[in-house]
Amino acid sequence: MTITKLVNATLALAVLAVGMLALSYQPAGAHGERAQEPFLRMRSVQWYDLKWSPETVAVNETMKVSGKFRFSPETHWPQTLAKPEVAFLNISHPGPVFVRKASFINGINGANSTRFKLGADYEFEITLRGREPGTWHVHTMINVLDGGAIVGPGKWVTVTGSRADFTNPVTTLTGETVDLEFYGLANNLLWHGIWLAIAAVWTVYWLAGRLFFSRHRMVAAGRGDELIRPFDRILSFAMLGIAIGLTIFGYVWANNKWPITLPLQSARESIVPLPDETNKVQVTLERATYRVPGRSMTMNLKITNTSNTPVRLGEFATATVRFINPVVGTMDDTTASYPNDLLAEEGLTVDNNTPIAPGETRVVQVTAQDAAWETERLSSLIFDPDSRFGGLLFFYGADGKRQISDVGGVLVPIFI
Ligand SMILES: [Cu+2]
Repeated sequence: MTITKLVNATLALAVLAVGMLALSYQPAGAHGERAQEPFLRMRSVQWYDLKWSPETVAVNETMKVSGKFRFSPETHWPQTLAKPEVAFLNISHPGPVFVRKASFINGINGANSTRFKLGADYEFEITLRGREPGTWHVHTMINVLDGGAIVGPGKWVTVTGSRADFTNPVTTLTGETVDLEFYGLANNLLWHGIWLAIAAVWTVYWLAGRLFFSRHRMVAAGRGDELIRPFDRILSFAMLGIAIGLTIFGYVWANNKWPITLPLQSARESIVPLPDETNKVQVTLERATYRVPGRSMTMNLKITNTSNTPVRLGEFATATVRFINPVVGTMDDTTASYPNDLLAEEGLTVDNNTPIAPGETRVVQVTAQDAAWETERLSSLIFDPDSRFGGLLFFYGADGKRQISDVGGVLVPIFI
């Protein structure tokens, strides 16, 4: 008796604990984006020119997330990460707080997975429709088959209004307008209910009033056949008939009700990258160090300007963090609205800011310093077995044009 009481009390406590946990849940505020290993974030996809516009929408209103991304070149791509042979441009936010209405990559429909080229640039635009009121962290994201999710920068955006007002109307190819939020829901619930009821009858019939142990002994003694009563056979055949009949009826009924259906499209898209305009400033990394006490990374770069205009280094971007050189001043609208925690407005220092003339080769020392190395947990890179980094350098020409060069290599830590 005592043991039974103990077991009962333990069970009751367990149920209570689970119940309390379920009651005290809180929605997740972030996505664990900082938990992803720095080398994966720094050497896979670099996002730039990002916009979340507008940053506040009402339920049913449209927000567009747009910008560009570049896959790291073969030389920087981590060998442990699968290449984007099959990949999908995605968006990450906490649950279905938006619905995605459209997504385009270089103007091509991004509803399907696609193959991306390493080292190439792509332009994208994702259209979201506000669904759940609240303030949400919205990230860009690329899912790579066998590689997982590569998360881009996240921005806090707001949805106002009432959840009850949400609708998701679409016009089908047959000209009918339906609300996708509830479309097919009643039918779905009905069929689930029917099959659940059948399953319940079947389970209760075979379990109620029949003891397992005595039946097991009968079966073990070779007298299993005696356990089946005549009505059991009748019911079994009846249930088989009902199951097959319902399936056929459901099929015929659905075919009549929806004579035109198209299967989900699963073909792979093939998207041509943006034209390569970015190779006019050649950068060679001579040495890169990360000074732990100063939260600063220093790169010695050999820069050759092969464009026909003088250029200056304005920005270093890696793993969604942007280090801006205030001397060159690249605070355009997109930069000003970039997530604050990922923007080091005066984070980049170049030892020589005089423009690099066309044809000139110069060795410069560049320092990227900001608390973001710690807050974004990028500095833990130095403790990785693969302590290499990657990123983009943005050069601004006197003609107003921008040149984007890849940079990357070994990062050596300095502890004093
Ligand atoms: Cu987030």
